[in-house]
Amino acid sequence: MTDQLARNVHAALDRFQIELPSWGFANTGTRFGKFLQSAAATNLEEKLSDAGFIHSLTGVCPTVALHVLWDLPAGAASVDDVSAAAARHGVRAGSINPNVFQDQIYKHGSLGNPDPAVRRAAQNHLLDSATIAQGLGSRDLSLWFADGSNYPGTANMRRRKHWFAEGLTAAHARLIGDQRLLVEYKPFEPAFYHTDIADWGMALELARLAGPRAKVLVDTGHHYQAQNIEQIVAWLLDLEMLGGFHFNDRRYADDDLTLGSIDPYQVFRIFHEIFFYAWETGKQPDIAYMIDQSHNLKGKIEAMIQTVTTAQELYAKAALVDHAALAAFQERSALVEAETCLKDAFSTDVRPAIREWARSKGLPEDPMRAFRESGYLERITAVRAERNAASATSYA
Ligand code: PSV
Ligand code: MN
Repeated sequence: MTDQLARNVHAALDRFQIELPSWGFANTGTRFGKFLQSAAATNLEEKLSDAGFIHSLTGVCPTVALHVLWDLPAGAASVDDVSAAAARHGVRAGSINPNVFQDQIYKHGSLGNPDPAVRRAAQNHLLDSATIAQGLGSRDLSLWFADGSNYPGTANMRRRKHWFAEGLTAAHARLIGDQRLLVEYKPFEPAFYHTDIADWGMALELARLAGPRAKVLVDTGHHYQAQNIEQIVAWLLDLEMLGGFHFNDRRYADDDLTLGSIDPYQVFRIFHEIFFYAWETGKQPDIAYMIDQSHNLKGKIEAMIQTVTTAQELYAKAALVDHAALAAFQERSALVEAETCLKDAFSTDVRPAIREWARSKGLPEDPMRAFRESGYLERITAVRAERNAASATSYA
């Protein structure tokens, strides 16, 4: 790699940060059960500690996404304690994720529920979450809804769309300063016939109806097989409506596999669209990069480190695309040359340049090795193992 290309990689890495999800450190499972990890975090303090340790090794994860019910069950009352705990571990609260899908009242939906009292309860939770975000100094309120139906004819999809627009508009009105509302879409699960915000078009429409500070959030796992996600990204960029990502990889559905484990080229193509847009327009899009993964089999901290370093690698590769050459190839429909231009960047080994960047920042060159040599895992296992074992489900 030439010095110029290495400088491009370093400049790109200087701008790249990625948010860790608090829920990625706790024991989670599938609908068939949980395999407990003795080092899993058992409370918010431990989640923040794990996230903070990853940030100390990678230098690019200063914020932690929080899920309101899971992390702040006491709501706004716990804001000061949470901020203090985050600071103790060298991180800050990141996006705030309201939860309007677990309470029993949400069996038939939240903002889309035919019962106005339930819609009101969901809306109030969104407003409370906005207040929590303000208290924590968090910019993004990140909204995902499990709303939908399982059987044809059981839900009035049009009316539900209007109820969603109303609820989101009310939440938007509660934003202050630079706060944003991110609207996430998902085609199925837990609902299996219709989902109220099923795709990026629906998320876009609802975000536009909600107000100017509402943008679309793209969770890479929330698409049908073979969907061209980078095209969605390109369109949202062009519309100035791309707010952020939930990164994960998938083979079949919303599998939550580590980023790039199945299709690293797709992640590269997504990053490429972002770089290409910035080069062509001269605008730096304001995108929140977040991880949405919770690992049941891999060690949780190792899986996150793997994800962060993979994201950096694919981002650095995308920074190497020769945009002027690509634009010229596209102009004259030079297909092989244009495709090769992308492939050349993708095939470049950026790891030496990343190691050099890490060294220049005083960070370990190999965060995974540094983690394994740190003794952190042994220390937390000693403290948490008993508590984790005690939480095992008994079928007796
Ligand atoms: C739903 O599948 C989702 O992607 C939403 O972002 C939730 O907040 C998250 O997963 C919970 O794991
Ligand atoms: Mn998500």
